[in-house]
Amino acid sequence: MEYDKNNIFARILRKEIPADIIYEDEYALAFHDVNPQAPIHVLVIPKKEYVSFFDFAEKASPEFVYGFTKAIHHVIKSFDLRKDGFRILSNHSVHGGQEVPHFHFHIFGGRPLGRMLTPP
Ligand code: DGP
Repeated sequence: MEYDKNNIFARILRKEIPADIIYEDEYALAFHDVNPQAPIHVLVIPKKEYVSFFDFAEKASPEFVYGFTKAIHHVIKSFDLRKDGFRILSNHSVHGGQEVPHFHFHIFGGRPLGRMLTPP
């Protein structure tokens, strides 16, 4: 899939659209999800054009993978989620239910999150 430079997260990265930003460094931008599914629901997106995790894993340099991972770690620490726990999730394409075609991790926390998936 071609990267769409006008997807909503690309526009947030360019600061064309506002977001409730939590953390930013050279690798990542983290902000609150507009439609939170848990008391803490944060999105962490890379500052590069990757469509999904698959694309990121194929193309990102080791330095970028490390920097991006550290940014996620920083966000988790900033919400003090280590003790009570959290969930990290990334959707890919149709079966994954991906809506925004810019790779992102969801970080959920702040309550027991239940089963990983709703049984069919
Ligand atoms: P996914 O299905 O993994 O692509 O989820 C995309 C998430 O992005 C979804 O939880 C809602 C969130 N979202 C969509 N548009 C916006 C936006 O403009 N601002 C913010 N903060 N979140 C958005």
